[in-house]
Amino acid sequence: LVASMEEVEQTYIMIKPDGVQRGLVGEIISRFERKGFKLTGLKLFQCPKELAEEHYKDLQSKPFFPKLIDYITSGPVVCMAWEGVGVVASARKLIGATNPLNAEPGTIRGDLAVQTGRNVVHGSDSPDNGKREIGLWFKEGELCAWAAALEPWLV
Ligand code: RTP
Repeated sequence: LVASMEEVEQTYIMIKPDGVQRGLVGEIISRFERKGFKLTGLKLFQCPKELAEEHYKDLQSKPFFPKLIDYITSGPVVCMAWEGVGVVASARKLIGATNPLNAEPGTIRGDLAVQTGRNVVHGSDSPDNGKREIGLWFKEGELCAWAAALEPWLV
């Protein structure tokens, strides 16, 4: 029943400025911890405009893009790397639908948010993007590969 290393994924989760401003940092981190994923990177960070634009470059042509960049750079964000079996899709489930009004109760957005433009948290949408985004937001040496020796239920 022990997962093989090939099944272990990495995802980039970010608490957006509204989540920090509203004091939801502990609540949001706690949901990923309680699920059983492993935190491998964590920092509070004021995102420069260039990085926000690079992170959301696939949305460049969308009409809401300038507002999205203003939002993400409006205050500090909490950058996190999480590791685990199936963590990419599972984190998206824990987060809930992009529009919080469509997000199921029990999800982060379903419980804690109302507007798409203030949806408190980001999660990578594929394992490849997980790696890409962790590389974008963290420098070498900021991530910790740690083993939970006494807690065998953690990967
Ligand atoms: P995220 O990347 O933040 O996890 O969100 P997502 O995959 O659920 O949604 P995506 O379509 O990638 O959009 C990224 C973020 O842009 C903002 N947004 N605003 N119509 C709008 O005003 C609009 N649509 C999207 C949201 O903050 C969304 O999370």
